[in-house]
Amino acid sequence: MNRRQLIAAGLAATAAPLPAATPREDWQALAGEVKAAMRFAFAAYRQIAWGQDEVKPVSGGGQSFLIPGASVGLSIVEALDTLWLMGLDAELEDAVRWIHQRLTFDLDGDAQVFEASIRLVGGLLSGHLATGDARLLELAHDLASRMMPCFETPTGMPMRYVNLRTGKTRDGQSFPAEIGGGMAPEYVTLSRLTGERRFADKAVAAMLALHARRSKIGLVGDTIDVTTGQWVGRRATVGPPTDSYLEYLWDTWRLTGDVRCRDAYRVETAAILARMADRTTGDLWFANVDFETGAKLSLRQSELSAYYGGLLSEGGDHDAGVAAMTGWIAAQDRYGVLPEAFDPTDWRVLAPTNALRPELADGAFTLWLHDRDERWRHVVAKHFRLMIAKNKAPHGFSGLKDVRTGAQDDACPGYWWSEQMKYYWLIFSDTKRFDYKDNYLSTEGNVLKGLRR
Ligand code: DMJ
Repeated sequence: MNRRQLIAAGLAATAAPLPAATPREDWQALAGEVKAAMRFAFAAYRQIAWGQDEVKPVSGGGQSFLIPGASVGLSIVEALDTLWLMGLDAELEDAVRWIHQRLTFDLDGDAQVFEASIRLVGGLLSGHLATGDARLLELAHDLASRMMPCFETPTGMPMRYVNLRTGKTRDGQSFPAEIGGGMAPEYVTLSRLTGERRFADKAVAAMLALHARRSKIGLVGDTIDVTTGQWVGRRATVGPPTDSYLEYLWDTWRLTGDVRCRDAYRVETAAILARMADRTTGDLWFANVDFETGAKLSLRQSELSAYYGGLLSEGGDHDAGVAAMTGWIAAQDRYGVLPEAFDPTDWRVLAPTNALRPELADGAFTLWLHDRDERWRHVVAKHFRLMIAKNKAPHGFSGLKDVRTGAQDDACPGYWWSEQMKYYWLIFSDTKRFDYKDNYLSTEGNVLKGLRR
């Protein structure tokens, strides 16, 4: 849609879409606070949970994430490019040393392909691009190679789990994010760096196989059987479990120039804007609808959908992207730390937890990259300060069991190291290590383009 069509559809930003610019901030000073928070959390993790996938920031200790009982240093891998961008060189050296000495994927356990790809393959690749360290690329290649059997299905769409030692796969009932959003930019980058086309070919084909199964009105459902190609869940949503699929259609076009991905993104985005955009509250939200009829199912919003305004802007619909963020800004003003799910019709909290989610900062950062409107920085500053006020724990930063009471849940997910800490740093610091004009950050915040060494 062009701007005229957007206005006609009521999607363009109307008056005062963003909060009025608030008092002048010293962004460099704020960047310093972000770096101090990263240094504090990394030191605590180093001391009490080094090598575990995740630190338990309230009680101390750690836990595995990918494979029960077998940690692969997930937080170390996820932190790599963030540490590099912040110039935390001693911490980065420790992290790379641990990976050299300890990291192996020769494990007899079932890895979830989506999580292993966006977090570990992506983290190792961005770590390699930041440091030039060859072992990081070797390990990304090793892990992705172990997971390649997932694509051996009649549809080419991946099975959800693969045993890293035997290659045995399981669980064919999957979701758009895990099929199309779990791999393409990571695997395209891996193919570029190794010269082996098979990674990109399989990942892009899987994403397009899902797109080919869209409904007549251009939407995808939320669950599909990858062995038969039959839809199992009928809900179309921009949130989970579809979110990263929509991101990766556009991202793959940007990284490879593959017009099939651009066209797929355009078809699905036009359908979303036409069928799911909802103005019943005054703000622009995206409803959950039936993927074949377009009938509205609910306006329930998952916090993870807050990325979507940024994606719209990246895809060329900047005004709609700005409009799509205004409700999220109002939600942050209302709740403080956002709940995992709410209904914007009456602001009822539907799920009170918050697993240290980065999506609001992600969306605002992406919009800022496009228009440099200072007010996005204020939105992100508020997100950062809320985290310091509510999530800081004795050994790092913790998710919340209930955003209304502030009770902490004693978990720091791996993406915290890769996502919001990086978005905060990049938006406040103006670091010379990042190309603010020409860059690419993955769904997990891994910088696969734009690191300036
Ligand atoms: C992260 O792993 C990624 O951002 C993914 O795309 C969605 N979920 C989490 C963060 O909430």
